[in-house]
Amino acid sequence: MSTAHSADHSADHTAARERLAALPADTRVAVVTGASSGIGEATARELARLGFHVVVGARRRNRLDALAAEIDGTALPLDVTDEASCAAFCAAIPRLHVLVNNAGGAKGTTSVMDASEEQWRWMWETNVLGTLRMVRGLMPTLVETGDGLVVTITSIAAIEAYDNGSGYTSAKHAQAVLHRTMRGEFLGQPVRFTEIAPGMVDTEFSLVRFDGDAAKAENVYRGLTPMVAEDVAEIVGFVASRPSHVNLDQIVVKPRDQHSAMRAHRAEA
Ligand code: 8X3
Repeated sequence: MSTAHSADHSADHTAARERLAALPADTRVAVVTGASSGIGEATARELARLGFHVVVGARRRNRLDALAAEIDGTALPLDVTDEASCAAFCAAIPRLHVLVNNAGGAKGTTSVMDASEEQWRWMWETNVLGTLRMVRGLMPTLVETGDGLVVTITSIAAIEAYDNGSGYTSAKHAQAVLHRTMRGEFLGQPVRFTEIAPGMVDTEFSLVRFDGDAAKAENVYRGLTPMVAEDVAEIVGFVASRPSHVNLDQIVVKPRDQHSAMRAHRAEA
């Protein structure tokens, strides 16, 4: 399946590589994963607004094409759970200044004793191995370009453990540790590393977590004003527009009414 996937899109990859190679030499290039919605989509728009040529990667091709057309970027199919898809995507990027590891998410809320291995596998595949595949594929290009930045969107779940969230919190902790380890391993190279750990952001996140159950998803944000995708995207834009010698290591951002994963102030209905 993996081989067929990358073969199906080989024309896209060739066209993307040629288009990127033909960009003016001073155009900075960014890659955003999970760009078909939410934080990824808003980040692609924000980086385009700041002058980047943005390569948007995700599985949902229609949404990706529409976004790329809107921001004059490049759409490339990407499934971060598929090694061949990641390899084909990364091989199409000839130069790169910013990589935003945004693809990921949560599935389910269950105790450790009731954990679903299938949900755990999906969360580890998308958040952890997806990030691993993309950084391994793109770090050589980021270094070679001479001024790189890796932004990884983790979560407050990368900092806290909470009841019934172990599949997600463990995956986010692992993704964050992978990212923080690279900050050390690439010390001395021309690449910066920023982890952004958001709390509640009103995106498809909760809908995916609760398998499309809109009532459950809405309940997550009941009685408070959550952040929106643009709130996080603007932070990515701020990070990406700092001078090259400034590395924002970690940014934790939550709605005013959210204290932590398990504690929030909610207005009574
Ligand atoms: C999700 C953060 O606070 O919605 O990454 O659980 S929160």
